[in-house]
Amino acid sequence: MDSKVILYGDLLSQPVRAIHWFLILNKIPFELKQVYLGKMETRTEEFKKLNPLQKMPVIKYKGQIFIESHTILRLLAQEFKLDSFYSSTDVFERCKVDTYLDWHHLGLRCNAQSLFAQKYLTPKFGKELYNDNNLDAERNLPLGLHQIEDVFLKGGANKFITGDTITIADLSCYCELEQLKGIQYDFKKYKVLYEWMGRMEQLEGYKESSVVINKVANEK
Ligand SMILES: N[C@@H](CCC(=O)N[C@@H](CS)C(=O)NCC(=O)O)C(=O)O
Repeated sequence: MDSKVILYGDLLSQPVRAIHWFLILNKIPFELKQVYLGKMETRTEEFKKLNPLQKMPVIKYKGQIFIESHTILRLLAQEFKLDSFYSSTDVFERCKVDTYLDWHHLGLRCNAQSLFAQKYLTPKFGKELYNDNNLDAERNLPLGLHQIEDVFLKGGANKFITGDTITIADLSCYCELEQLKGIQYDFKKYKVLYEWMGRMEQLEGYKESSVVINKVANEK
């Protein structure tokens, strides 16, 4: 059975980038099957067979389909025994990573994603892609950014989200924030966050995974 990972998605999507980067960083053999977000290819009957929730990313691995980026990151870290990314032996270490991943959706993504949708995706592709009603996104986002700095990066005492080493939490967090570069969001005033982003950008795979969003950022 082919054990290559097949990743379905578009690098314009932040959870797709997190998986893509993880695969490159860990030299896991994979193939990216392009599904265009802007053409709404997630809404086709063909894609619905892959993911009935009609969201990317999706992976196919060892003949099985997996959805939801955090589930996929946990699965890959465990399957490829990448304990530093998500411990298979230390439940407390794992909890630290899970704490961030659970917080991520309502703490960061709901505002970061909405802002990107309102300022980039909707003007570019139309409101059918994301019918976004979170008009408080811009006002609420800074709270999440401060919480990443204070609670997760511990005011700079942590080099990465859960401590001294990078985990799957860093990839998820970075890719969510990174889309805001596409709308020229100014991270410089968040010093701790900005320095951590700089550390992340040194990692292998960053350039390849960010090629589409960096192009968007440079369009203006
Ligand atoms: N919780 C999901 C979120 C996935 C998601 O929101 N994907 C968006 C792209 S960033 C998507 O596929 N949108 C297409 C659509 O709504 O049709 C995950 O982490 O995998």
